Amino acid sequence: MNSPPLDRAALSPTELDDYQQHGYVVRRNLFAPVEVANLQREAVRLLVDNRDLIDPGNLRCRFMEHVETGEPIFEVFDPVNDISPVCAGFASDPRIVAMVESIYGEPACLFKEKLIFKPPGARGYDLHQDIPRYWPGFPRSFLTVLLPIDEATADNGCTELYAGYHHDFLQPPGRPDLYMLPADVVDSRRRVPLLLRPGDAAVFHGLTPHRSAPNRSPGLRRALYLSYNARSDGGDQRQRHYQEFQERMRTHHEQQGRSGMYFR
Ligand SMILES: O=C(O)CCC(=O)C(=O)O
Repeated sequence: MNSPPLDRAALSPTELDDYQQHGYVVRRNLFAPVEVANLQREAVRLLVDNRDLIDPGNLRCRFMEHVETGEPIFEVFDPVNDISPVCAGFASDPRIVAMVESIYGEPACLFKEKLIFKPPGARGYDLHQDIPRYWPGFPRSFLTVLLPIDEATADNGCTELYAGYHHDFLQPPGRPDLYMLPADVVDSRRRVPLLLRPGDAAVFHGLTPHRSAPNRSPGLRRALYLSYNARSDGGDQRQRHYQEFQERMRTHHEQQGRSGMYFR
């Protein structure tokens, strides 16, 4: 199957209505099989060629406990574009940019990007909204385009969204500091598992609450997460964001007794 021509990449009025109403939209077959295969090869190469980067001391990397053994397993490169021209190419792909700009009604700026590998056993993510309430200046226009590299299923811990909550923060009263949310702030009937195939793209608002279950399959569940802000909402701030993000991470690690964190 071929991917759509560029002039049909922008969201249609119906898709835009869906996004405004539910806080997410799914576009099937945005990328052709040959493009998907290129991203899949790149995800393999990234692991093979960057073994020396994969270190709990490196702020580029995040580890996640194994759901049964508690053992930390490597899970994320964040950022990834500077070590992956292929990922950088997807982040500036005109079809993705057209989708995002049709939501904003103005130019978009890449804010951050990460490649999640989610290996077998990775425990998954607790419920959260991506925009941290406690972070002054974090753009409210933040949204994410999720590109699955492997099929995302219930078994391998696909991302699960809760529809229609993207107009406000969900922290319980008096707890603006919370990032991970109690499960009861959302209605489980509004849960939408993002069952995606490579080539599809899902776009979700930075306040759309989401979580994911453990990967109980024998394979990786890889996905590229590309996040943007509207240009009028702080302009190009990717570099500044990563500086601040890494300072916050460094402080967080020091509070847990881990010093000597570095970025490479
Ligand atoms: O990919 C997943 O399992 C969820 C990722 C997620 O929630 C996040 O990175 O904010």
